[in-house]
Amino acid sequence: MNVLNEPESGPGKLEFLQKSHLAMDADALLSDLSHYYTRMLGRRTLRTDTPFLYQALVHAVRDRLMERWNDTNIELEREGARRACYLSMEFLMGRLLHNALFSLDCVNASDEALQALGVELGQVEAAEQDAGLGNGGLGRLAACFLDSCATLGLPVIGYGLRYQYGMFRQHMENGYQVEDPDPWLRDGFPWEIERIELARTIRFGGRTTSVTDAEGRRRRVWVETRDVLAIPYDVPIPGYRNGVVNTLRLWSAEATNEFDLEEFNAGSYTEAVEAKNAAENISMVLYPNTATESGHELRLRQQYFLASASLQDILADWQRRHGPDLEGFADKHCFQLNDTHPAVAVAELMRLLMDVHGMGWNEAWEITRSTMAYTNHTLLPEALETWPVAMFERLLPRLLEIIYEINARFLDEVSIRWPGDNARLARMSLIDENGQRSVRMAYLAIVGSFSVNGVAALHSRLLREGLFRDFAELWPEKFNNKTNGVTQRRWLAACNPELNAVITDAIGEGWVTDLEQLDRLRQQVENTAFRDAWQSSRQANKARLAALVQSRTGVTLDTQMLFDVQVKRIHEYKRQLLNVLHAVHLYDRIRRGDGDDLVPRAIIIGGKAAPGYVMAKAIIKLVSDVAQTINGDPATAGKLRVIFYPDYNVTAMEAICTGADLSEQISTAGKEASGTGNMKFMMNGAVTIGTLDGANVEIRDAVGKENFFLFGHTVEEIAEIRPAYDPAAIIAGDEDFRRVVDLLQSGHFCRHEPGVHDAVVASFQQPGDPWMTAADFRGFVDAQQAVEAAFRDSGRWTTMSILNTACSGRFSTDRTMRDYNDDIWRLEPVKMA
Ligand code: 26Q
Repeated sequence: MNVLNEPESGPGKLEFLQKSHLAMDADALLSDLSHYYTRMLGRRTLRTDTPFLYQALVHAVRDRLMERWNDTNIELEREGARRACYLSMEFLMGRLLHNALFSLDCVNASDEALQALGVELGQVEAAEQDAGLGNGGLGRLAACFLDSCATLGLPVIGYGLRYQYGMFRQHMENGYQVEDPDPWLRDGFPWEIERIELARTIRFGGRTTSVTDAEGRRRRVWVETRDVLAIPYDVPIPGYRNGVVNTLRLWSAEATNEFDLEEFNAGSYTEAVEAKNAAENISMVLYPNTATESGHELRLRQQYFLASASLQDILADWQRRHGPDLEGFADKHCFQLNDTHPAVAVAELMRLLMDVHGMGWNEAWEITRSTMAYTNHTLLPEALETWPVAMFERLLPRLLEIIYEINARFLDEVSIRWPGDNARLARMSLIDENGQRSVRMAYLAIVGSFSVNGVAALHSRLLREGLFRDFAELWPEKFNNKTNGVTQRRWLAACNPELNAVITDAIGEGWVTDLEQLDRLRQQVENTAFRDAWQSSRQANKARLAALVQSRTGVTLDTQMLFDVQVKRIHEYKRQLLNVLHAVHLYDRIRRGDGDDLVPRAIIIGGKAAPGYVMAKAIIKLVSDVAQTINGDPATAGKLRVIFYPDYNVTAMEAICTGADLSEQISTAGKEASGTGNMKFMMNGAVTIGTLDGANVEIRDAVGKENFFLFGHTVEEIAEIRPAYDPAAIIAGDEDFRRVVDLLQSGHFCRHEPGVHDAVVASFQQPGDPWMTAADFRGFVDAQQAVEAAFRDSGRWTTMSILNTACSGRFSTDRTMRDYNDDIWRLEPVKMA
C-alpha cells in the first residue's frame, strides 16, 4: 500500500469549507436521514430490526458535527494553540448517538423526524452498540475527560487504540460467567473517519548499532526492524452546545505490505500471511485488567504502538506547521499519561528527538521532562507495571538503551543527594534487579515527567507516603492531586430526563455546564412540591430499572423495596464478598423468623471478572447461587431479592445509576484509588454506604456525615490490626457472622455442586486475607441497619437523596479538567460560535 504523509494545508484548502451550517430542524434531519437510508445504504423499506435507520441518522448528525469539527480545527490551527494529548490504552465511550444529539441540541428535532416515520428515537438509539474500548474506571474516566474538555473548549486530543474487539461481553451459564467476544465493528462504526494520509510506521525487533553521520557524529541507529503501519481513525468529540468538536484519534495496526514480495517470491506465501497477521494482531483485542494477564508481549507491543504513533503524529504535525526546527515545541505540548500503560512514551520521545530529529541528550531530555505528566490510578503494589528486560531488549532494543541511560543519569542524581545510600539506589532504580530483571514503568513515568498525580485526595497522600515515598522526598513539587469526576451531561442530564426536569424547574439549566449550581437545590429541601416531584421521579426511575432487571434476569422487583446496588469490576479489594455476606445474613434472619421488620430490599450486584482471575469468577458464581437460592425460597417473598446483573456496561449504568437508592462503595480502606461510580450514584440522588476510601472521603465531606453511611476500619486501623488479624476469632465472637458462615459451609447455596464455594468461603477466614473482609462485617451489618432506619422514614430519605445530588457539584469532570488545566496543562480555551 502506498501511504501519503502529505500535509493538509496548501492552496485551495479554505475553498472546501462550508459557509453556512446545515439546518437542524426535524424536516432537514428527516430529509438527510432518508437520503442516507435510500441512497447511501440502498434500503427502501423502513425496518427497525436492522441497524440501517440508526446508521442513516448517524450520518445525518455526523454531517452537522463535521462542520463544527472543521471549524474547530481551523480555529486551533489559526491560533497556534497549545495542546494537550491524553494518551490512554482505554476510552470507554459507550454509545455516541444520544450524546451527539444532546450536545448539538437536536434531540427533540430527531425525535420529531422519527415520529414522522412512526419510530421512537429510543428504539433507534438502542441499535447502537457500546464502544467498549476499556475495562472500567480508568477507561470511562478518559471518556468523561474528553466530554468535559470539549465542553470547556480545551484543545485536548485523545490518543488510543482502535481495538477490533472491545471489552468482552458476559453471559451467565448456571451461575458462571461466560465470555463472548465483542465484535463491535462488525456493522461498521459510522462515527469514525479513516485518515490514511496520516499513517505512521512503527518499528519492532531488530538491533542497534553505531554509525557516523554526514556531519561526522557518531550516532545510534536501530536496524533490521519488523515494521507495522499505524492507521489513525478519528472520532468527533462534541462539546455541549458550544460549537467545539475535539478529536479522539484511535490507531489501527496494518501490515506494511499486503504481501512481503521477497518472501512471496521465495515461495514463503504462508509466512508472508503470518507476518501480516502478526502485525494486525497488535490492535486486535483489549486486554482485561488483571495481574495474571500481565507480562504478555503483545500488550507491550500495543503500548509502544500507541506511544510511538501518537508522538510521531504530533511531531509531524508540528513540522508541517513550523518546519524542521523543534524550538518552541515544548511550549505548545503536554502529554498526559493515563497510568503507566503508555509510559514507554518517555523513552520514545527521547528516541524520536535524538535519532530522528538529531537532537542531543540534554536538549531532548529538557523537552521530554517538560511535556510529560503521569496520572497514577492504583495503590495495589502488585498492580504496578513491570516488563522483563529480556522482552524489552528483544522487542524494543533502542528503547531499552535509552531507559538504561535515563536510569544511569537519574541514579547519579540520587547518589549526589544521598551519598552512599545503596539501599535507596536499588529501591529507586528503573530496573528491578530482584529475580528476573525488569523495567519499572511507574518509575520511568515519574522520572520522565514534571507532574505526578493521584486521583483522589486520600490516594494522592498515600502515594506520597507509601508507594512513591522516595520520589516524593526527592521531588516534592512534582506530586499533586486531581480528584476524579464524571460528566454530568451523560451521567445526569441525559441519562436521567426525569430528575433533569425536576432540577431544571427548580434552579434553571445552568448546572449542565456548571455543576456547583446544584447547591441551590438545598434551598428546596423543605419545599413540599419539590420533594413530591423528586420522589415521583425517583419512583419512575426505579420502575425503569425494575423493568430492565426483569428483562435481563426474569426476576420481578417491587419498586417499594430499597434498591441496594453494587456495580463495578469484580475484584477482591472491592469486596463484593462483604455484600454477599450481608445478603446471607438478611436471609438467615428471615429464616430464623427475625425478618418481619426488615426493610424490603433488592440487592443488585453486577460486573465483569477478568477471564483469568479465578477468585473473581468464583465470587460471581457465589453471588449467582446465593441469588438463586434466596429468590427461590418462599420465605423471602416481599422481603429480599438478590440479583446478579449480567453484562454490566456503560449503557447499563445509565439506567442503573438513576434507579438506585443505596450506593455500595465498600472497598478495603486504602485500596480503591478513587472510584467514579460512587459519583454517578450520588449525582442521581442515591445515598452511599461506604468505607473511608478513595473519593468516598470527599463525597462524605461534601454531603455531610449525617447523609452518608460510614463503616469500616480506616487505612491506619487496617495497618494496625493486620499483623495480629484473626478472622476466625471475629467470626466465633459474632453470633450473626457464625450463622452466615455455617449456612455458607452447609452447602445450602450449592446443593447440586458440593464444594463450589469452598475457596471463596475460605478466603475471608484466613489470617492472611489481604482484604480483611471479616474485620468489617459487623460494622457493615450495623451500618445497613442504620440504612434501614433512614429508609423507613421516607421523608428523611428524600432529604438525604436531595442533599446528595445538591452536594455533588465538585464531582464534575468539568472541575477535574479545570484543575488539570490550571496546574498541569495551562491551555487557553478556544471560543467558537
Ligand atoms: C495492566 C496490565 C496488563 C493488562 C491490563 C492492565 C490494566 C488495564 C486496566 C490494568 C489496570 C487497568 C484499569 C485500572 C482502573 O480502572 N483503575 C481505576 O481507575 C479509576 C479512575 O481513576 C479509579 O476511580 C479506580 O479507583 C481505579 O481502580
